[in-house]
Amino acid sequence: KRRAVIFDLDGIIVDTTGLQFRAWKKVANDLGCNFSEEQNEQLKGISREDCLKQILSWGQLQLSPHNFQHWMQKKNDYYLKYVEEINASAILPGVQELINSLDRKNIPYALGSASRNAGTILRKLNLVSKFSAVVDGNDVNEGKPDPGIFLLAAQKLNCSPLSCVVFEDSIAGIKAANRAGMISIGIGKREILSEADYVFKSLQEVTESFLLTLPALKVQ
Ligand code: G16
Ligand code: MG
Repeated sequence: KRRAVIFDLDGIIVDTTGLQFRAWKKVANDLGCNFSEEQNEQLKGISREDCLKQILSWGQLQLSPHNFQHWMQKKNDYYLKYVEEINASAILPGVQELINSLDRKNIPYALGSASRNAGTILRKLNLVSKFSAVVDGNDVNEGKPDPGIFLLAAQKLNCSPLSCVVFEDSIAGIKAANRAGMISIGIGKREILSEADYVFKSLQEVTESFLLTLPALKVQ
């Protein structure tokens, strides 16, 4: 039976959530509004467009379509400036160990990210060749919590969604994995990721023996 793991990018593979937050904070400040770190949990995993819509609704602001595009671009300019500095040292703790054990067990893994910058970031981390498939925000019309990103990753892996396990740090991403019929593993706080099938504080806590007991990854 084909089985596979799907990793989210921002907040799972690489420490970029703080950079996403900073870039949106700058846009919000430029627009004369603001949002909290708590509200930022809602922005994790959702598309760039949906982030801006959410920030505008928090600030009770409206933009013309032209200005909307302008601020989307501005956010990405800020973000790419921060991302320029990134290298393999931004890979989160536990990632390397986990992919090494998947390699040893011959379990393929894919990237399922909402980010349209996923390719750029993976290249900076020298991780592109590790993934059997990469699906990102350029491949789909709908972002998370829509299950499309993960379903397309399963399809590319030639694997049934029921035999896929997803690692996610965001509320939207956990919902997307659940809607795809996959096992969802949240990395972060249990209170925030309460809809996940399992929650761990960090990928470092996810052991090979735990993974292999999951029905989705069991060899039958
Ligand atoms: C990431 C972040 C989101 C971000 C989205 C789009 O998704 O978690 O906060 O809004 O990508 O990013 P970009 O503006 O770079 O296209 P993921 O799924 O990798 O966590
Ligand atoms: Mg994420």
